[in-house]
Amino acid sequence: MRLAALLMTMLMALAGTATADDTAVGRVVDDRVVGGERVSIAEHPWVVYLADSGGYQFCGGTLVAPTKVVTAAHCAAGRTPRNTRVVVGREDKNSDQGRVVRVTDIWVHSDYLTADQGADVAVLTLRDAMAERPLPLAGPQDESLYAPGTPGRVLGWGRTSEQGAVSRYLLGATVPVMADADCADVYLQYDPAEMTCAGYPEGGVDTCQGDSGGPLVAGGKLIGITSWGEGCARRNRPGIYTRVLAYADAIEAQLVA
Ligand code: 4AZ
Repeated sequence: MRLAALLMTMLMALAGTATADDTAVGRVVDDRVVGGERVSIAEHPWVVYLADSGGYQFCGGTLVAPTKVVTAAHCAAGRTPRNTRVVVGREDKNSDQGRVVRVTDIWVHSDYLTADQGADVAVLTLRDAMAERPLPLAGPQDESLYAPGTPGRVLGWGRTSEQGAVSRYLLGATVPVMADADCADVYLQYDPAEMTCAGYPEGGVDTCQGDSGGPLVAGGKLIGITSWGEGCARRNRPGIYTRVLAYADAIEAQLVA
């Protein structure tokens, strides 16, 4: 009995599962993105998910114009318009709320190689124009939104723990933007010109697999695209987001295309 409990604790520690020791400054690690809560699609009409032709959700995205969705390059690279769908207005993946929209074009940034090398940005063109309110991109006047401590909102249908299952419902969480120097201390690959990072030093709240491509929002603008990180919600392992401001011109060029 004692041995079983010890083994379980060890397994949970290895798997990064939340235990009683994961409580930090009054915030208990729960089961939701990681450490988040259910949010309504009505209040976030611009958040979408990407699905394959079988309806399986694999990434997130953000509606930034009636026919344009910003997502991560690592979500879009290697895909074709034929095998990609954008699901708009559906909070519960197991419902038929909202609509499933076909894609006519996929643009992946020409500098993209892998997520941790930057340029992790792509734009999908939808066959039909959406009536939902788009989210504005961060622009040159929005540098201050990247100031350390700025509360960022992350949203998605991804995993609720590092080894856990993806979420049925749209979840949201708040993560503070971190100082570039702190992100660079953690990750050799961190490039402040192309990335931003967000999270709490003690972990517990983060994006995870399946949230990629989805939004990091501050000041009512899209400031980041969920990109990568070491595990999910680990102590001293913040989430990395594509720095939208760095790619604003490249994205804008796709919105008129
Ligand atoms: C992923 O694999 C992934 N904790 C997304 C976000 C993070 C880590 C991994 C950040 O899609």
